[in-house]
Amino acid sequence: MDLDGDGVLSMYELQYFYQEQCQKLEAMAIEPLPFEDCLCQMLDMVKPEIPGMITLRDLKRCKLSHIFFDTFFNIEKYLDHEQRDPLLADAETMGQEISDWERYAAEEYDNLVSEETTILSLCSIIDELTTINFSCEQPF
Ligand SMILES: [Ca+2]
Repeated sequence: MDLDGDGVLSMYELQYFYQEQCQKLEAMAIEPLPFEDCLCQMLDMVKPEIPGMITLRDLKRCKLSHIFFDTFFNIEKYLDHEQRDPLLADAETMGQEISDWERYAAEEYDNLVSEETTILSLCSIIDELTTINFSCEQPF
């Protein structure tokens, strides 16, 4: 993306990539957002340390940098993001994590239950053995 290799994504470099995306959008009969609007969104999101200059460091720091890249490279994903709020998308990701965690917890619970079952059946076997021993000790 860094066309002149100065380590910074300048506005004209972003515009260059955005124009390509706009052409794709227009080919899909979708009205693209004006570059300025899109840029505002991106700057809001990335919050570069130096206004108007996005560095790799800014992008690494930004949790939503995937949206940034999709906006300039991946038109399908970009449309996906466009159709929902980035914060909402974030909440969805969190929901995913919670359900992963719940699934994990459920599996662990299952394991515990089956361990308990094993312990219980061991106990009853020991009980039986004890009973047998007990009865053996009292032959009369
Ligand atoms: Ca540059």
